[in-house]
Amino acid sequence: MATRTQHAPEQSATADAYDAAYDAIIVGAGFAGLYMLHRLRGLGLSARVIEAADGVGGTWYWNRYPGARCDIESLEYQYGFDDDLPREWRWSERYASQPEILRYINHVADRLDLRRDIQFETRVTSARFHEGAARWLIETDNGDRISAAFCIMATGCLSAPRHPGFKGLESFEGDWYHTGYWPHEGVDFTGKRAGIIGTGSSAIQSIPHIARQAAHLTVFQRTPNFSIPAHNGPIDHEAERQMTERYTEVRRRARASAAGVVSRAPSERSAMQVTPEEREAEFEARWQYGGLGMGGAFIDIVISPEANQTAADFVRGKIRSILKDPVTADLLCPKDYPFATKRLCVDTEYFETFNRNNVTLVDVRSAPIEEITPKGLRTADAEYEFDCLVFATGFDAMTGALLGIDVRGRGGQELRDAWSAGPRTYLGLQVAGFPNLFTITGPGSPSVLTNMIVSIEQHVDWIAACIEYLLEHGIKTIEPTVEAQDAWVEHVNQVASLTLFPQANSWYMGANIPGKPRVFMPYIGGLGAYAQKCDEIAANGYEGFVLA
Ligand code: FAD
Ligand code: N01
Repeated sequence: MATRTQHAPEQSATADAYDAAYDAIIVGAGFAGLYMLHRLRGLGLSARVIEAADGVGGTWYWNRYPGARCDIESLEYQYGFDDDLPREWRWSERYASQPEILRYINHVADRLDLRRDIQFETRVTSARFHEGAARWLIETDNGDRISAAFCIMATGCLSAPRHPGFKGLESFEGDWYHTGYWPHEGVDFTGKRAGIIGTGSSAIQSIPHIARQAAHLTVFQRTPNFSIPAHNGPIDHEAERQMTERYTEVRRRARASAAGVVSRAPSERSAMQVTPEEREAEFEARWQYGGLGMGGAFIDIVISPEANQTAADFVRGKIRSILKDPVTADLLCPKDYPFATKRLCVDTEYFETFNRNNVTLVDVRSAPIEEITPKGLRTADAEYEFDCLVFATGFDAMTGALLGIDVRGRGGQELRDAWSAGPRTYLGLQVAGFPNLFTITGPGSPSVLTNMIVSIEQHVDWIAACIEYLLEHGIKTIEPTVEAQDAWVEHVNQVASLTLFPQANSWYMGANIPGKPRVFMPYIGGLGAYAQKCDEIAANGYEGFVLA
């Protein structure tokens, strides 16, 4: 095994006892892990990807629920690091479906011959930094013991599904599913009495499909969501051709933008500095265009309560205009948090589905779910019977997958302890006391507030350049100083506090997991400014990092 790093495991008896040695271990084979592998190979390094699933794709491998698709337009939700990749692939819809995205990722894995360096069906259970050898010692649930100079977590922000430990689940006599690990063979709801818990993006995409099949669907809603129509349809191949001809330029602009997209630029106007008619026209244009661009209709939507109210009123008006029953419409209108401060949803006939005779909406804010029963579930005021139950209850976002691994840095310090009051990173890329550990789209970076693939590529490029720099300069380890990390965490919090985001009980805030520290985890300063900061730090000899 060719290793380009200078520090072989034989420097340490402990590290020596490990079965295999690599320059880098990458955990996860989604968009992030695959591109990281490709870049490290390009540097001549030996790298191995370890992936829990039996295939590549990450999010798109696991989330196979009916209706799953991207809500960043397909033309932008693809790799952009290689001009040939966008030219070679033809998308069929404006928003690609999960099977199509998974086919695309498999195509890239084949095209770049990535599989030979991926170990599937293996979960990394621990990663410990051995100070003597300056190497990471990684163990898996298959009993592998591997050492590596660099440990790169490509474990995903939304990859640790959760169902909220409802009492009595084991007694349920029907079938139950979580949207985040959906059966590969699919689920046939035909003729079934189905229940679904949750009304986030996963539920909003799957509910119209399940409703079309099931005899009856009951939707248990705790918090209604703002959702914008996708207006999905066949892709415009001429627009696709034009964009892919100049994809490098498109991607350069995306990386310089706030959210990693170019298709519907955020407005620079304030909602309060235009006339009510102009405001309405802008909202209407964005509603008609469809998708996440609604969140950028005005520059102050997530900053000014008054501006926010105008957007919230507009969407609530749309919801009421779609629903036939005013009581159901009222229940579906979000009222207790600002517009776009929980992740905006993008749908196809979501609100229309509640006009169907075979769909019932149940408010579990006023009467919470108490337990799952053998025949269905019981809320505080009623009992329901089902043949099957769907949990669309989300993820332990941003930190769940990372903290699912027993990660220990210098002096045996546990990442779980270091993050007990919320994640602390420098740039979302590294953690003080955990040398040579990198987190792709880690907390403290723009990640989930952007087109994730653009953010992933920005992180992978930065990490690859950083490792190359270390090798060229004979540097063994890199880690942030505590001071630089503290200052970054402070900055991340400060920027978030200038917005309305902290007012919502969102997974951005960790609020969906009982007991999770309430901290706004992604960086909301915008991808363009953030990427520039990362580049400046590197250009200044990795300012804020200790290179030893
Ligand atoms: P993931 O795709 O989550 O991959 C992480 C991988 O790590 C997984 O395969 C997991 O099995 C593996 N892993 C984790 N822990 C371990 C371990 N201990 N050992 C071994 N393997 C491990 N983002 C957008 O920008 N636009 C969208 O339209 C969009 N749509 C989405 C739709 C859904 C249903 C969901 C859930 C998310 C969506 N996202 C979207 C976010 C999406 O997660 C990212 O776009 C992107 O796919 C993340 O890629 P990743 O490689 O970072 O992580
Ligand atoms: O998860 P969620 P998701 N009793 O956390 C409810 C991405 N994504 O899988 O809001 C009753 O959003 C919970 O209620 P509440 C996207 O980034 C993208 O849907 O906590 N209900 C909520 O309604 C997204 O944001 C797409 O009050 C309970 C729901 O479960 C992220 O992934 C598609 C409950 C969980 O919603 C996560 O989305 C899918 C309880 N005890 C996902 N516990 C695209 O469209 C939880 N809930 C691209």
